[in-house]
Amino acid sequence: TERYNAREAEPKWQAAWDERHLFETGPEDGRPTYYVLEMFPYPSGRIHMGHVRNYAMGDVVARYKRAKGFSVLHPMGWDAFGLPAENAAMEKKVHPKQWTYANIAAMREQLKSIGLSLDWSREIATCDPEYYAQQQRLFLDFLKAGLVDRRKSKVNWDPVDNTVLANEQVIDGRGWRSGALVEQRELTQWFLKITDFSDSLLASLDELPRWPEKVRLMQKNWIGRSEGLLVRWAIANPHGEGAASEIEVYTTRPDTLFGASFVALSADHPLAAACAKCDPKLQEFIEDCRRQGTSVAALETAEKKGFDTGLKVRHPFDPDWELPVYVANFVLMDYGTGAIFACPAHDQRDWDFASRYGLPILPVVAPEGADAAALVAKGSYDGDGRLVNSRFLDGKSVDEAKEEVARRLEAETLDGKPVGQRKINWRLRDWGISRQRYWGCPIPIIHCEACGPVPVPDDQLPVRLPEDVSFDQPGNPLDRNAAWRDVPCPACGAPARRETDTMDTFVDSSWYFARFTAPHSDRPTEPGTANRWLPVDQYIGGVEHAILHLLYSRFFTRAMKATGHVGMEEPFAGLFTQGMVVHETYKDASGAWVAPADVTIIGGDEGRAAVSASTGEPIEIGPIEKMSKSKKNVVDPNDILDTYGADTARWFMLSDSPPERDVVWSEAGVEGASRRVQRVWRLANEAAAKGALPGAAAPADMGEAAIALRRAAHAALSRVSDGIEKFHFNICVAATNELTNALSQALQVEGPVGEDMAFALREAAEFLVQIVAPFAPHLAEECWAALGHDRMVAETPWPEADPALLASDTITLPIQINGKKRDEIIVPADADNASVEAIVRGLESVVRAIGDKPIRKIIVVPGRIVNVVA
Ligand code: ANZ
Ligand code: ZN
Repeated sequence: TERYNAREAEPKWQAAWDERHLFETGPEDGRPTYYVLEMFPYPSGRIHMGHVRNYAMGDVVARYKRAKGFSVLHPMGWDAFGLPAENAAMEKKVHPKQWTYANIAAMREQLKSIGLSLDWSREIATCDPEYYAQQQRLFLDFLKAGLVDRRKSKVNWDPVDNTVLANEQVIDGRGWRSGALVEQRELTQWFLKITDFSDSLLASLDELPRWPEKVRLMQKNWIGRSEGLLVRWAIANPHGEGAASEIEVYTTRPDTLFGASFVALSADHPLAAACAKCDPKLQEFIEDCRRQGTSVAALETAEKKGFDTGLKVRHPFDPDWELPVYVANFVLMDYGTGAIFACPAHDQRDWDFASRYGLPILPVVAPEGADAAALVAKGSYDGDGRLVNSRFLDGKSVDEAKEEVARRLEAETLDGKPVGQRKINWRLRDWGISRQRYWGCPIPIIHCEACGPVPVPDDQLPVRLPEDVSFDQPGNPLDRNAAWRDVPCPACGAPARRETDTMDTFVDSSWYFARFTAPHSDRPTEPGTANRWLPVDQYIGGVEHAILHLLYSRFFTRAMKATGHVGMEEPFAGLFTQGMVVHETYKDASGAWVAPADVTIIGGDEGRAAVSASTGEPIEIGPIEKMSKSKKNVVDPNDILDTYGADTARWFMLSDSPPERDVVWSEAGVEGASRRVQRVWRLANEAAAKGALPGAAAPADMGEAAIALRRAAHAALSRVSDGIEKFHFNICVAATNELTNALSQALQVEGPVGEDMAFALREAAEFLVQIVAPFAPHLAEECWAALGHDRMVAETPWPEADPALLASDTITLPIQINGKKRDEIIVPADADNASVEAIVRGLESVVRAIGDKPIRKIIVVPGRIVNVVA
């Protein structure tokens, strides 16, 4: 047989699928629905290997579910607003719109060449007025429902990009894109009231069993519910007549109250400002703190510093005990009350601070029998234990002591009001969405001097972005565009001004999954249709979106429910976060990075070395890292598609490591996948020649060899089905390889075969092609045709494994990790050690138990047990 020619086959089958509109999702037809979605890309201009991996995974699920009889929704679109388009406008003098749509066109072609089973008729771009018109409607609906707020707030100001940044866009006190030191400014901003749903956003995390545990945990920490106590401390030496007489602090550790050594105020606390009025040095210190930035990261990394205000406070349980009051750079104003009491023995920040300023460090919690003083000599102790040095609390557990302090302070009074009050605090803040940028969704508001902010009336929506803008000056071009900006007030007709801020692009991606269910509707959603498809059954994307994008989407779904656009609260029933695509790095003699394409690897596994492909000079092989332009270790999907075809790329991506792990891209690996592709093609053709005709019935009598082949085929089918359901794609590939081995063995018999073997050969070949289809769909179509089918494999139902052929001849192997039993697997009794090992490597339980440590050895005792040594 000749070789499989991907370059010819791939476009041919893509055209065939298109022509039959196979992947377009029709109206309700009685089949169960399945919605699979990959996080949509930003149209940067080119797809990268990470995209290929992400979409290949989604496509496996989509194709499998379709074959299993589901009506599948598998759409694609573009997260198309954002800063890079404006940067391009400034640097290359192209209009953001033109830049964006050109990128979309290029990337669409690239995606199409991968052969994804996407419904392109539902394509959306968030920068399309058809899309953002509905986003403006949602904003106004949320406004009406009380879920939008406008208030003055401190914002992180990026002085280089001239824009407000969300807290999460500030990294170590610097703008995430510009790298400029961030300043604090007061601006009037639009907020989405995500904190209205704090409780529900937190509680529902426990009802998302098909989300990775680590993502749920990250969300929990981000929402940050904490139970604590507000405690009022009387000031012993108030500044004068009318000055503040008390400081209220928030604590989650009231049990440590007898270990208190000072009280600290945020630099932005009103009392700090009051004290600074007559203390220029303090004023200077406060300004220093402001320059440092107030992001959580900035606070955590900065050296702990303070300034003694001279004020003294009385301990709530002992009026004779006076403590100093500092202004400290590690206290945030917008958390709790902006003031704390510090217990250095049990909080590391307080410990650092106390050590620096020579303040007492008195341990009050220690495990029974421990030397309390030694416990806190080198740092704080935040473990559990019993109370010591704490008068009436001594001997109590931490929880008992917390309760006792709360109870007593609730009963105690200061100026007639309770000293203590229980309080639940949240770390989550409302979502400031105003951005001083052009390339975003206009906020549909008109500001009138007489009427205030007035919603743009429905019949004037959408508020379109003006196209006639210039980027020759810094700042937001909308501010300077009088023709667009100046409009009559919709309420009173007086001259008024449009809101010139646009929405954070995270808004755009917070509801696109809902829009896909009715992408061309003149409402945000068609609620009936949305409810039929949502929540998304399987969402797939990078773990870098584990917090914000997912949280915002969860908020939006709740807000859309509250305003009647959808009927559920959770957008994504299943979530999978895939690992990255990584690659070796290379450097030449001068220390410059060299791209993989310019490197030739010489030698085998042992003496691996590299030389320059052009000059032959030696190249140093560096560590494996995430593909990045800066290190040049990028492999362009286009090159791979040109050389090997999409199927090889897809297959390799999914074969080499568990999908949640990073996959190391290697030329050798791709070549291996390419050989597998050829092998499947050869086997299918040979089986077509030797096997029975399509649709032939099973003969009554089956010889041993035929039964063995049938068993192998049914076992592979069953493991691939199970593997896809569980996202064990690498195990699916291993199972597929096993079936190719069995089929190849059976085909080695010379001469004509009996009726039983002819049947088994056809069955095995058909199963092979069908289980390959989700992974390498073009190859599968080509083989399916070679096997004599008129209908495409993409139109063919998934076969059912026969339990009778599965039942016997499988064994259960216990899996031990470092001597402890962790799991078990069911494998064919005659599975060879290599395939058992491959399965074990991919097991989630093994991956979880071992973490990032390398596996040192896997010892398979055939038929008995598998030992993993880490
Ligand atoms: C006394 C104490 C003793 C505290 C101790 C901790 C350990 P979570 O759990 O995140 O809610 N805190 C309160 N408000 C703060 C602010 N605005 N800026 C910085 N820190 C603040 O954290 C609550 C704890 O963080 C509080 O409990 C308070 O310090 C500090 F051994 O009070 B604790
Ligand atoms: Zn007006």
